[in-house]
Amino acid sequence: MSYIYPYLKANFPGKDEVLELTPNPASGELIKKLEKDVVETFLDRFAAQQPQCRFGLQGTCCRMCQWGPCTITEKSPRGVCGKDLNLIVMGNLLRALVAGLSAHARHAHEIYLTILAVSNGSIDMNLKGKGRIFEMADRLGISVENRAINSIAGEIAEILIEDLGRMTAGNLRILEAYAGQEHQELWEKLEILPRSSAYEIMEALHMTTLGACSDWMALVMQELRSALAYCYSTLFGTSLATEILYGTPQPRDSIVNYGILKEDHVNILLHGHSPVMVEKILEKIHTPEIQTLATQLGAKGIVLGGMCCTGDELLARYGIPTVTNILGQELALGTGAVDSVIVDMQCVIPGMKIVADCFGTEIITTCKSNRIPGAVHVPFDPEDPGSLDDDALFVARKAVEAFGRRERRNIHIPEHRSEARVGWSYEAIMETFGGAKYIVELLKTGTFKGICTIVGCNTPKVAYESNHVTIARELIAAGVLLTTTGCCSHALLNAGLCALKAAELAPPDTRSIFEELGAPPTLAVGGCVDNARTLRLFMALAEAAEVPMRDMPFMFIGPEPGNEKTIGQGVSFLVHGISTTIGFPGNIPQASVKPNDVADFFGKDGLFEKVGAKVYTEANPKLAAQIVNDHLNMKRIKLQEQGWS
Ligand code: BF8
Repeated sequence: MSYIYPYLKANFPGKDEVLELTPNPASGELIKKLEKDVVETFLDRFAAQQPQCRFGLQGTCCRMCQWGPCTITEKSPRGVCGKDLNLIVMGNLLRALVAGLSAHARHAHEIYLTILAVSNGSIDMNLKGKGRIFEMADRLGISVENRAINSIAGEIAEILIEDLGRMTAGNLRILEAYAGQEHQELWEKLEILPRSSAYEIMEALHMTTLGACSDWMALVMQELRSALAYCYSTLFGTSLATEILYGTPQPRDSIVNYGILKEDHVNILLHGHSPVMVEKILEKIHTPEIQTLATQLGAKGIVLGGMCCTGDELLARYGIPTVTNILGQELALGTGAVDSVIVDMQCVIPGMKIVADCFGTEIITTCKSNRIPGAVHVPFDPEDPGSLDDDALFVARKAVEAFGRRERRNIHIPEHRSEARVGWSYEAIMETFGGAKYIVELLKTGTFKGICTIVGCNTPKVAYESNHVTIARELIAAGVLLTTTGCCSHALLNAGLCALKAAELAPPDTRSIFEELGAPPTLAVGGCVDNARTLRLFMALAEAAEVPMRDMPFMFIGPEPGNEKTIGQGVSFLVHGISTTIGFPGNIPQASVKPNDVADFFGKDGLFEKVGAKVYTEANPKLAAQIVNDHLNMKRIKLQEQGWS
C-alpha cells in the first residue's frame, strides 16, 4: 500500500511496500519480527501520521511568530504580516539549514575543545595526526619552529574555535586555508563569505523573525553564506581536527551488517557522531578487567558494532564493523541481542528507547545535551575532563554488565554479513588511485564516466534504503566512481557495494582498474563531516585537470534526505559548482506551483548563473540515476568539445 501525494508527484510507501523493496534482507526479517512482537517502530508511527500536512510538506506554512501559523493557498496568498510564498519557503529552508549547522557546530566544538584540552594537558593522550597538524599549521600560517606538537595543535584549535564563533568582521581562516582561489574570488564577488558559524546562525534567525527581512533573494544569499560556514567551519574543520586527534584512516577490510552480532557474546552498539568519549571507552573495553568481566558473566567475548556517523568513524579508522543507520536503530535492538547502546550526539531517535525497553537493552548517553529519560547518563565535558578515564571505565563496565540481564527468550540475529574495504580518507584515495593526474586520465579516457558522492540520511518517505542502493547500482554499472558517507554509506556497505567484488557490477574496463588497484567501486569515506574529504578530492582533480569544478563530471546525490543537517551538505557542494540530485522533494513546492520563484531559482538558471550548479529532484531512483548519467555525459561532451579526450 502507498500513500499517494499527487501534488508532490510522489507516493510514500506503507510497511508492505517497504518489505517488498528494502534491499537488505536483514531489515525485512527484523521489521517482521518487531511486528510479531507487537513492538512499535518508525513504520507504524509513519502510518499513523498519514496523511501528512500538505503545507508542511511543501514548506508553505509559516510558524515564525505568534500571529500564525499562516499557510499559503489561492485564497490566502500572503501570511498575516504580508509574507508571500517565496519568503515563507525560503525562510523555512534557511532556518532548517542553520539548525543543521548548529548541530555540526556543536560536534565541531567538542572536537576542537578536546584538542585544546590535550594541548593544555588536562587530557592525557598522544595526538595521532602529526602529519595533519603540520599540514594545517602550514596552510594556516602557524609557525612550527622549535615548538612542541601539542602547542601547535592548540593554536590550530584556537583558530577553529574562533571560526566557530567570531562576532566581529573577518573571514573564516579555515576557508581561506583550504578553498580554491577561483572560488574565494567568486564568493567575495557574490558577498557570501561567512564570518563564523555562530554569526551566520544568528543572522539567519534574525533575518527570518517577524518584520526583519522582506527580500527572499537576501535569504537565498544568507543560505549560501551559511552553507559556506557549514562547509568549512564545521565539515572541513571537524574532519581535519578529528584526524589530529585520532589519525587519518587507511584502507582496511571489515565485515558489516546485522550478522556481526553474536548471541553468545556481549553485543555493544556505538551510536552518534562525536568519537571522543567512545575512543576512551574502547580503550577500557579492551582492558583485561572488562574482558574478564564479560567472561565471568558467561559471554564468549565482546562484539562492538557501529551505527550512524560514530559507526562510520570507527569503521574508517579501525575497521570496527557497522550494523546500520538512523532508521535501522530500532531494528538493531529488535534482534533482542543488543545488550547496550552507547550514544553520544545526534540522530538518536526517541523511538529507540521504546524498543530498548521492550528488550531490556541498556542505553548509556555521553553527551550532556542529548538526554534520554531512563538512560544511564555519563556526560563528557572537554572543559572539565578530569574524570574521563573513570567515566569511560564506568560506561564500559555498565555496557558489559547488561549481558547478565539479557532477556534470552526472543532473539533473532539475521545471518546477513557483507565484506567491505573501507578507510578511504582523501590521502588514501590519492595513494591507491595513483594521484590526481592519474584519476583525471581515467576520467578523460572514460574508464570513469564521472565521480559522484552519494550520501545522506534515510527517510520513511521512500522504501527504506531502496533509493540509495538502486541509484548506486545503476551508477556503478554505468562506470561511475562513487564516494559515500553517513546513513547512505550503511545502506551501500550492507548491500555489498563497498566490497572489492562489487567491481563485478562495473563495465569491464572500469572493473579491471578497481581490481588492479584493490579498490571497490564505492568508497566509504567516513561520517557526514567527512564529506569534506570528497570535496577535497573534487578540488584536487579539478586543479589537476585545469578545469573549473563546475565543468567537471561530478555530482552530489542525496537520495533519502531526512535530517536538517543534510540540507547544508547539498548546498555546500552547490556553492562549489557541483550540481545535486535529491531523491525526494524537500519542503519546497513543486516547480508547477506558480509563481514559485524559489523552486525556479534552485532548479533552473538562477543559482546556476551565480555558482554554476543547480538542483534536480527525482523520487524514482532509476530516473534519478538517469538524470545523474545525463548530467555527467553533458559535462563530458562539453569537455571533449574543449579538447578533453
Ligand atoms: O550526520 S546521514 S541521519 S547519522 S544527519 Fe544523521 Fe543524516 Fe544519518 Fe550522521 Ni548525517
